Amino acid sequence: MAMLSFEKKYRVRGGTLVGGNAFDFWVGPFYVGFFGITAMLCIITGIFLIVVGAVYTWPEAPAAGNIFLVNIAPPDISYGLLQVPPFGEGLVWQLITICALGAFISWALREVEICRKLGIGYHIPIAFSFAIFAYSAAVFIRPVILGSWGHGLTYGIISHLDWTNNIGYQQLNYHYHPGHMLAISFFYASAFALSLHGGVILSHTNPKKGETVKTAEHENTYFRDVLGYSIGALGIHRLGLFLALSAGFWCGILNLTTATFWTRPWPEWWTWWLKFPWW
Ligand code: BPH
Ligand code: UQ8
Repeated sequence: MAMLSFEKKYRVRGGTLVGGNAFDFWVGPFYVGFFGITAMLCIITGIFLIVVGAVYTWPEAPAAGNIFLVNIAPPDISYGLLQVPPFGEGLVWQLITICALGAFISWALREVEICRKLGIGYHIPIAFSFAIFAYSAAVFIRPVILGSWGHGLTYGIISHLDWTNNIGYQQLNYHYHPGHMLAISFFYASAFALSLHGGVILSHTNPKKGETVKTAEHENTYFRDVLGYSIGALGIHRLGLFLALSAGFWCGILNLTTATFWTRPWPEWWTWWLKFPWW
């Protein structure tokens, strides 16, 4: 990953949030900064704890080479929020979670410093904060609402699938959860919008040999011919960002409303709909 010809020009001082000039340098292609240091510390400690935790909590699985079966679970629900569990019975999960949140938040703040250096908007770190919110909903906010770390997402390849499955069926049928409906609809809509966008961009900027690249007017005309409407070059990116962030946002909301504010089966939630006077 050598430095590209234009990169040097943009490697300017300043824009840091913390640490002034002290950490304002690059290592190879990577901008470091104060938050690059905190990110690396959290990443290295977190990954080290995962390896230790995997060996400690289930000696057979890593020895058998089956990393699919490794599971680092949160403490038992009976420990609540304040009681400290033994290392292998949840403390290691808690420490990994602190490192993971530290790594993600450092990553977002490092992105902010990079935006400030380049004089661009904060759109990417703001977008990333939605993903961090969705993760913290599963490992931090929901356990706090329910009063025990034991409600947190477990760390393991098969086990986190089981966890997701169990949370889903805990209230009969997750597909009736309005938050789930919104989240998957936005995920589908994002893929739909990106496939339209990827398609239209490649179709007019990647012409056959001998043909010229087409312009934005071709994009707009194509969609006006098909739909009678074109959202435009800037508009599609605003729409894409909105759809993607809504997907992540509703994922978090869905998690936070499951077995917390509504504890009965999700199909029953829809009874308000059936109770309308006009049926
Ligand atoms: O740098 C990035 O992208 C290149 C940032 C990022 C982003 C960004 C970035 O800018 C944005 C805008 C988004 N993600 C947006 C979104 C969507 C909108 C809400 C949403 C769909 C989404 N991201 C989802 C996901 C998912 C999943 C599961 O759906 C994953 C896995 C990711 N995003 C992943 C990533 C990374 C590629 C990158 C990113 N999204 C952030 C990189 C980062 O934070 O680096 C620092 C941390 C590490 C290198 C590792 C930390 C290790 C921990 C200390 C330990 C691990 C603990 C872990 C919880 C164990 C889990 C075990 C599992 C088996 C269960
Ligand atoms: C040796 C070493 C590592 C030293 C480090 C030294 C040090 C102290 C560094 C500090 C800095 C630091 C914390 C470094 C961390 C290094 C690590 C651990 C990095 C890990 C990075 C990581 C998590 C990578 C995962 C990447 C991945 C698999 C992403 C998923 C697939 C996707 C979504 C790929 C994106 C493709 C891409 C590059 C898109 C970007 C892009 C976009 C969005 C775009 O719109 C566009 O058009 C305008 C582009 O073209 C210009 C794009 O490129």
